[in-house]
Amino acid sequence: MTITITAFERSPDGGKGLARDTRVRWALEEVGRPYEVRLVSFAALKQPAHRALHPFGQIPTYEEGDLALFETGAIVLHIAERHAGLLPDDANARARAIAWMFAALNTVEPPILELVTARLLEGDKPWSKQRMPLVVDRIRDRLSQLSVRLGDADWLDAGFSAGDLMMVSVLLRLKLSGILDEYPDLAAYVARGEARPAYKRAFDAQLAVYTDD
Ligand SMILES: N[C@@H](CCC(=O)N[C@@H](CS)C(=O)NCC(=O)O)C(=O)O
Repeated sequence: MTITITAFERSPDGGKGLARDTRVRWALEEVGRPYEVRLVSFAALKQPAHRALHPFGQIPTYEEGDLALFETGAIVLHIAERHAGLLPDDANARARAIAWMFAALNTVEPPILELVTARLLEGDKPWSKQRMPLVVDRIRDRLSQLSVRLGDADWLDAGFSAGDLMMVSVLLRLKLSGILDEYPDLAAYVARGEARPAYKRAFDAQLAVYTDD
């Protein structure tokens, strides 16, 4: 069955791979499933046709036969559960990998998104400068804790899993801020993710949206 995902027709990041379709592309590349992409404009995102797929009018979505999904956590978990390569066979290890997916999305990503909001949407507010150290410190807290847990390991729980895919995707959002470089072990962890051939294919595919004009 054909898999179709949605992605921005024109991503605000200009092809840096930070839009969330990259995570879904990466998961599909890791498990070796071909997919098609439907590019959507910002205006079309908010139209009823797209909202029928995604109630919040966002990307990415995932369609496969009569299944339509939104939310990258749900989409990547669906892919990982149905194909080999992203979740361990052992039931407990599988549960731990899923826990890391949730940790990436629910515990690590929120303070990182807060930084994006503080910079892009609140940068011109009179209180913005005062607030920024608080926002950055909340990120540092999480990164310090994550760094302690990762230790000398390559991946969060033995072999690479969907938990790492999601965590690396979330941490990548920090790359340009310089904050990640304060944690060389985490910077190396992210670099290991980026070095995976499946990530490279996903990155190149999202970049091609900008270069194939
Ligand atoms: N929690 C959602 C977030 C989806 C999301 O924020 N998508 C962004 C692109 S990365 C978007 O569509 N933004 C446009 C908008 O919200 O209008 C997920 O993980 O899929």
